Amino acid sequence: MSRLVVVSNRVPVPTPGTPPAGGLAVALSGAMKARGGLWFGWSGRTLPPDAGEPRAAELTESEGVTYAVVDLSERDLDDYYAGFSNRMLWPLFHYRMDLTEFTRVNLAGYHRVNRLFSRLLAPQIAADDAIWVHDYHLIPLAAELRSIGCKNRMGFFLHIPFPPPDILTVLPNHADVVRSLAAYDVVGFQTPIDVENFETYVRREKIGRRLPDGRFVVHGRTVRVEAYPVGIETQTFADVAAASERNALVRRTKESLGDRKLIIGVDRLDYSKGIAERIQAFETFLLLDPEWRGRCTYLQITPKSRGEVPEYAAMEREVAGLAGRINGTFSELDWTPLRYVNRTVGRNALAGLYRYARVGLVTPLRDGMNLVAKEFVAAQDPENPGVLLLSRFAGAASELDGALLTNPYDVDGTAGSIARALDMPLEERKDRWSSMFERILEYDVAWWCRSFLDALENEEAAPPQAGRI
Ligand code: GDG
Repeated sequence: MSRLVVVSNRVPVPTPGTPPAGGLAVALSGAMKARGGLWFGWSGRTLPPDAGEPRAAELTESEGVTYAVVDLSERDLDDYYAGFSNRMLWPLFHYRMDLTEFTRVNLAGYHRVNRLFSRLLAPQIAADDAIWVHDYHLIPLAAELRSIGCKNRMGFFLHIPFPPPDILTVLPNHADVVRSLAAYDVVGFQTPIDVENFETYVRREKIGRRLPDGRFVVHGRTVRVEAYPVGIETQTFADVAAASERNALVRRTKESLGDRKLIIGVDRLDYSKGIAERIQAFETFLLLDPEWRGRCTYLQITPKSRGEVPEYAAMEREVAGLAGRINGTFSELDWTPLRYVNRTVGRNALAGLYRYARVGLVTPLRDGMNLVAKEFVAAQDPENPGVLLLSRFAGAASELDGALLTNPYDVDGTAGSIARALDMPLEERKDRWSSMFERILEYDVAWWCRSFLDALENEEAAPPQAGRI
């Protein structure tokens, strides 16, 4: 087995004594520990204005894994991260053409940082290493590495949706983006729909074809393109949730709710998550089903994210306004319908709150997968499980067939589903839950990591002509 090199925009360098938090970090560092590994990416720090370009990555070792991080300049971060990645690729790939901003300056910054990463990563790579690159920030990395002679096996996983060609071609440099995907040996998407979108694009743009064995030939290179739905640490999360009754925050929250039913939503503050539409659906539900007033509480946990991107500040104001309106309209002296919290809650408490909730609202307008949906299922009490209300536009909908599926654009329909979820009899709740739990137990994050890496391991190392891509 070859050594594993993981590359992602941010690197979760562990602080001494603290294990990595989050399923992905755990799964990836687990795989790296087993075979020896290096994790490369941005440090999260900004270079001082007068510092030149970084000349080498900064290395630290922890439990058999080497972390190699690079500081970036303010300008690089503006152009590559806040600019091209988060104001062009993120909104476009989430079907929000109206929010995109394409500039040559940002695109140049995107390529500059990918090139810088390739130049600082190359000296760390040994001939037999398998390289696994993550997410939309780093699509051109393999092509950059190949251009300086790197022949290693390289895989790429896209955590967000791969949009259909009519949307993708809005990107002025869409042809280059797909060409740089073809520099990888394995490209992983979240769902079969993403693979289908890729296939349609390749056919329409006449840049290749699908082989009988399922792989693609794109711009003359053979690439395996498949769905590897990302999972969570299901059993661990279920155990943490079951033990969470002792958690002080969970206990206090339960006490404060009395015998009211808890409805929960957990999302980064992001327009793709459909938080505003969800709050409107809850408002409609309270209007249409007045008997539930005073008998349920909706807790929306929404840590702020990407404050440097203007669209996020605008949506923060919109959601706060809606939350205020609902509470102004429906609150009683002894009941607040919506508790809207802009803070991060600890992982154990979060697991306990999911478990206590009767309904989990996961209604993104578009989402690659959505791990909250899987965490909510994992956390439930098998004897008295809650109901997952899930957007049909989340990648998770292709796996979680026991959820109540909803169209988040249909506010009235979602309001009706909230009522149905709250009223659902125990037997139906158990049936729906157990099929979902079985699924995520088998297809957990370890499965995801293993199956992607097996595919990468089994591909031939890049043939010599790959250097020209
Ligand atoms: C991208 C894709 C894909 C959130 N608030 C708190 C908290 N969280 C945790 C959740 C969950 C994670 O953050 C969010 O993951 P999601 O999958 O829901 O969404 P993105 O951040 O957009 O992730 C997505 C994912 O990549 C993986 O491939 O599923 O589609 O967009 O784990 O629990 N955790 C804690 N406190 C909080 O307040 N502890």
